[in-house]
Amino acid sequence: MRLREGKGVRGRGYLENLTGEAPVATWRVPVATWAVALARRAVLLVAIVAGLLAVAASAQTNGQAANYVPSAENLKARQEFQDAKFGMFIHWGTYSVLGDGEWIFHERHLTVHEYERLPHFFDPEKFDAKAWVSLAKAAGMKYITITSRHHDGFAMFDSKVSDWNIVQRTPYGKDPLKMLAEECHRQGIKLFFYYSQLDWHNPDYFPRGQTSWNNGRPDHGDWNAYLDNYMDGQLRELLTNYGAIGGIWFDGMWDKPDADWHLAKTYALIHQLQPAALIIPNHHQTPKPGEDVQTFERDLPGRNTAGFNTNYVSDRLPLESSNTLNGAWGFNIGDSNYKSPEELEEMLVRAAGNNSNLLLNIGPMPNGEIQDEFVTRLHAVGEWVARYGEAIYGTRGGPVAPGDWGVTTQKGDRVYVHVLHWNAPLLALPPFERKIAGAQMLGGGAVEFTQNGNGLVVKVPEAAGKEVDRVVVLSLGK
Ligand code: JFZ
Repeated sequence: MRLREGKGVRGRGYLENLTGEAPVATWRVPVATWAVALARRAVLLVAIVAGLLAVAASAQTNGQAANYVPSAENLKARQEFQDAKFGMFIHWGTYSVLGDGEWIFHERHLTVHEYERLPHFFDPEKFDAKAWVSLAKAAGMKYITITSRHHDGFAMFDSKVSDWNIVQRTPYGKDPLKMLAEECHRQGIKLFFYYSQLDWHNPDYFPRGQTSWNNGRPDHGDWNAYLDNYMDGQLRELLTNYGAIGGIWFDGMWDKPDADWHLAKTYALIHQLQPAALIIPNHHQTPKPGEDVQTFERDLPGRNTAGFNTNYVSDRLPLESSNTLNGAWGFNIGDSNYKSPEELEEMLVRAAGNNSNLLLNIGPMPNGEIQDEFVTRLHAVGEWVARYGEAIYGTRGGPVAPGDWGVTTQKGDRVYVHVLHWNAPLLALPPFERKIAGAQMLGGGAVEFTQNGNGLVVKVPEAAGKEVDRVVVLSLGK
């Protein structure tokens, strides 16, 4: 067992193990007092040495991360990430064939043998990297995060670490991530790889976690080999063979919350291969050393309406909020619970007002096409964001706390007041630190306002039709 795994590294249990001796008290009977004192000193010395060893050992596994100082490139990438505000999340894998989400292996309690039939049916002849990247761009999205492998462990890329991958197991036989990466570079979109640490297929994912079922794997396996060779090996491939990558979006640690995931080692590997790559873990916990972004699944930062996120919101790291266009991540043929363009626009505005990005998911079909219902909605959002983008891209959360009525964003000397749900003609806001020098509607039109020690009162024009967001632009004075 590794030192850092033991709870009592500095405790009795550990020392007893280390010395292999019985507890001190039992030595007293046969030996003289001076001997006891000496023995005690020896134990103390052993304790000190053991303590130092433990610190050194944990420095080895943890240290690089604990002392993690993000590189200049990384800090720059964080800024760019925050400026980007809107990303496309893509869940796509052999599970897409069954049209019932990405958890089907687990939900149907399939055996490995049964699930291994699926890749034979996966032949996305309509996959068109250019069409996907163009769609993201048309929607106003500035980055793409795609499943390089999900919990089924199936690599959607050309991996030499194992043949459980798209090139070797499917009739398609090609690497879509390679094509996507090249197209993203051509079109100036950043590409992030979702990577599941949880694996329902590899026998070395052992001891298994909370989502395990009897799927035919042996009851033994080499956890260290899984992490150090298999997982890190694949990450090395992803960070070596696809040009500059935005980062890695990790998921699945929650399956074994108490396990040693060798995080420091993996994080250091990523930052060593590409210092600017951002590590974005979906572990729903307080950010750990070495991580670059805090992401919230199906939630705004700190809200935890979904019940599994943390309420802690980092004031240091860029924030991201992920959500689905219908109710599903992976292609779900019966899910017609589409969010309207207006709902999606509000979601994006609320994310920005909470100082966060929105990562909006679509699950492409197994033939490589993206269904019309997604395409039309994304185009509508794109047209909208082309007009309102000034108040979203490159902003940070504004000075007024978000509320049901709306949110604020800020860029330089401008505060954007996003009025989302407010039916009265006057909107009162708390006092600003700086005097407001002027106010106008985004896109033109003067706005009347008054200000005094109590705050600011803005006269908001009535919403036109389905207008989602009325944006009042405040110019901050000296
Ligand atoms: C995870 C994945 O399981 C899911 O398939 C999808 O990829 C999403 C983006 O991330 O979703 C989770 C993860 C953890 C919990 C719930 C959903 N959880 O701990 O309750």
